[in-house]
Amino acid sequence: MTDPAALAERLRDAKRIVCFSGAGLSAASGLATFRGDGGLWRQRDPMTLATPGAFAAEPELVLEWYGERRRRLAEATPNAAHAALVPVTNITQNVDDLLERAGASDVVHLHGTLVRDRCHAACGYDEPIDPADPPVAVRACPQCGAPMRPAVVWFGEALAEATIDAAVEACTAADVFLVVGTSAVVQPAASLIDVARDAGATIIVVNTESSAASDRAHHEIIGAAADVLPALLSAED
Ligand code: BV8
Repeated sequence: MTDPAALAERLRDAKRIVCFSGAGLSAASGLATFRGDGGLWRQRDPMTLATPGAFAAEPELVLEWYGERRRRLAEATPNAAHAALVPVTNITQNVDDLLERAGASDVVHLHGTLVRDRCHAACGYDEPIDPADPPVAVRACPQCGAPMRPAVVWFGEALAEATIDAAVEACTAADVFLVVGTSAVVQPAASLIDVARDAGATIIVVNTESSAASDRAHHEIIGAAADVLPALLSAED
């Protein structure tokens, strides 16, 4: 395992740092990860709720789950890892807005966002949602009448082409690619690690345990993101 202080020098000399993150980045802010302890909600696996099929079969339950997650997001605050990542390019699988609330402006949300709803028929209508507001119920798109749903990418739904293009561009431009708080099992997101590695980036993995990213790491730091990232990126101005 590598010592963060030893790598900090390499990061200070980096021209373009890109961070690919997952649910572990927001764990210290109290938001549940997808596959860790406490990931279940009412004994339901998130993987079975974050799907178009679940929304078609049980729309009220799925919207109640998102309402609960939005309420928790409203109570959450960015942690020290979000703050450390403000100066870098962020490609995140997370649907929370904690990076933006920490002050980050260069953020690509591969899997969409909790803070917007969109038309399920993708007519183009979408609108901001305040996570602190009361949960939204089943309702129709004001533009086309199809159901409205959270503006996230569900399992079985395609990521937006423009989002993938922006992410690939950042990965190929990176000379240091941080992989933070992700099990690296969800595709096509996790394939971005190979894109960055094949383009010559130094891959630094930060996780509390080994993951599917471990065998692609040049350096792996086992530790909590909120502890490791401030030390790793301390010199970022
Ligand atoms: C698609 C939004 C095709 C919803 C999410 C190969 C190629 C393409 C697709 C597939 C493929 N193989 C399988 C698929 C299908 C599927 C998939 O990947 N399945 C997996 C599970 C096998 N992929 C899809 O369906 C994707 N779509 O491919 O479409 C297509 C093409 C054309 C037309 C139609 C369809 C869409 C995937 C997006 C799913 N949506 N989220 C919502 O959030 O409600 S994914 C969801 O998982 C979250 O975004 C989450 O972030 C993400 C990934 O999980 P992680 O972030 O890694 O979280 P996890 O809990 O797993 O791990 C947390 C890690 O943190 C752990 O390692 C832990 O040790 C660590 N940790 C914990 N605490 C800390 C920490 N680390 C540091 N510090 C800490 N404190």
